[in-house]
Amino acid sequence: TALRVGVIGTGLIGRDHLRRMATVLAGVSVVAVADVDAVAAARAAATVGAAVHRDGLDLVASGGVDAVLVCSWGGTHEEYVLAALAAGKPVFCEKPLATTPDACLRIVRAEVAHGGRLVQVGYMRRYDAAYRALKRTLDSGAVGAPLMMHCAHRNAGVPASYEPENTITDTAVHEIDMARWMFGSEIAAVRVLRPRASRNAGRLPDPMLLVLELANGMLVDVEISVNVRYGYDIRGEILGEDGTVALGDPGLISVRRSGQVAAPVPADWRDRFGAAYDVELREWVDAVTGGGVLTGPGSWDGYAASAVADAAVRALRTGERVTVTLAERPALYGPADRPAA
Ligand code: NAD
Ligand code: ISE
Repeated sequence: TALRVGVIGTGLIGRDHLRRMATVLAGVSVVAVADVDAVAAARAAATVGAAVHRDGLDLVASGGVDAVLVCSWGGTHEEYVLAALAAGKPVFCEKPLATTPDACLRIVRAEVAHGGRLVQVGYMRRYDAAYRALKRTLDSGAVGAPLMMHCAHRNAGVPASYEPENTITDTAVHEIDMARWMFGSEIAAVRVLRPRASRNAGRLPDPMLLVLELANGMLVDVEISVNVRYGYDIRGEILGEDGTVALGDPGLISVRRSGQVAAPVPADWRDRFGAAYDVELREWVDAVTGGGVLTGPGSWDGYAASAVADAAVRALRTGERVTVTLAERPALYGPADRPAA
C-alpha cells in the first residue's frame, strides 16, 4: 500500500513536491495538505485530490497521515518537525531544518530521545547526478587528495521578501552542506569578503565570497550572487594533489551559429535540480516504506549547517573570521567528522 503523505506549505517547492509525488513517484500518495493561506491550500489540494487541514499540527496528528513533508517558511519548520517526532512519524523537512542552531539542537535532542532517525532535511545536492559523479571521482582517488574547492551559486533573482542574511541562511547553506558531505569533514571557521556591490544588489550584500575552513585543512570558497539576471548558475571545481574535477555544463545541447557557440542556462533551481529532487524523494519514500534506515541528510546535518550559517552571518556583519563550535555529536548520527552519507 502507498505511503500516505501530508504536505505542510503549498508554496513554490510544496507544489513542486506535490506534483512530483502525484505524477513522478510510485508508492506514495498525498492525502493531506495544510497552509496558513487557506486559498493556496485548497487550490493545491484540488490538484491531487487531498484533504485540506485547518493547520499543520492538525495534519501531523491525523491518523490518515503516515509521514509528513514540511515545505513552509523556515521559521515554522521547528514546530512541525518536533510535532512529527512526538507523533513518531517520519518527516522530510525542506532546508533549513530550523532558523537557529539552538532550534536545530532541540530537534536533534527530540530525535535522540525517540531513539531512531525520523528526520531528513532537503539538501538535494547530495542526490544530483553531477555532484554524485564529482564525489565518486574524488573518492576514487583519481585527482588525489583534495586541497581546495571553488564554488559559485548564482540566482537570476530573489523574491522581495529575501533579507540580507538569506544570502547565507537560504542560499550558501547548500554549499555548506555539500562541502561537509563531499569532504567528510566539519567546517571549523568561516570568513565573508565583499567586493563593491552589484548595481542590481538593492539592500543585499551581493555579490559576496565565503571562505570555509574545513577541519581537514581544506579551503572551500563560495561566490554568492543573487541577482545575476542571466539564469541560475551552479559551479564547483575541486583541486586535488594530482588533478581537478569540476561540475560540467548542465545544458544538454550547444548551438553553433553565426560564429558563436551557445548553450542554455537553467532558469531556476527547479530547472537545474528537478531530477535531483525526484531522486531525493524517491529514496526517502523507499527508505520509509521499506522500514529501512534513513541515509539522507538528517537532523545532525541540519544542525551543523545551521551552526556554520550562524557563524557566517556573524562574519558577514563583523568582517571577522568566526570559528564554529559544534555541540557533542550524539552516537545516533555516527562518528564525529564523518557527515552522514
Ligand atoms: P513560498 O513562500 O513559495 O511558500 C511557502 C508556503 O508556506 C506559503 O504558501 C506560506 O503561506 C506557507 N506557510 C508559511 N507559514 C506557514 C505555517 N506556519 N504553516 C503552514 N504553511 C505556512 O516558499 P518556498 O520557496 O516554497 O520555500 C519553502 C521552503 O522550502 C523554505 O524553507 C525554503 O528554504 C525551502 N526551499 C528549498 C529549495 C531547495 O532547493 N531545496 C528550493 C526552494 C525553497
Ligand atoms: C532557495 O530557497 C533554494 O533553496 C535554492 O536551491 C537556492 O538556489 C536559492 O538561493 C534559495 O533562495
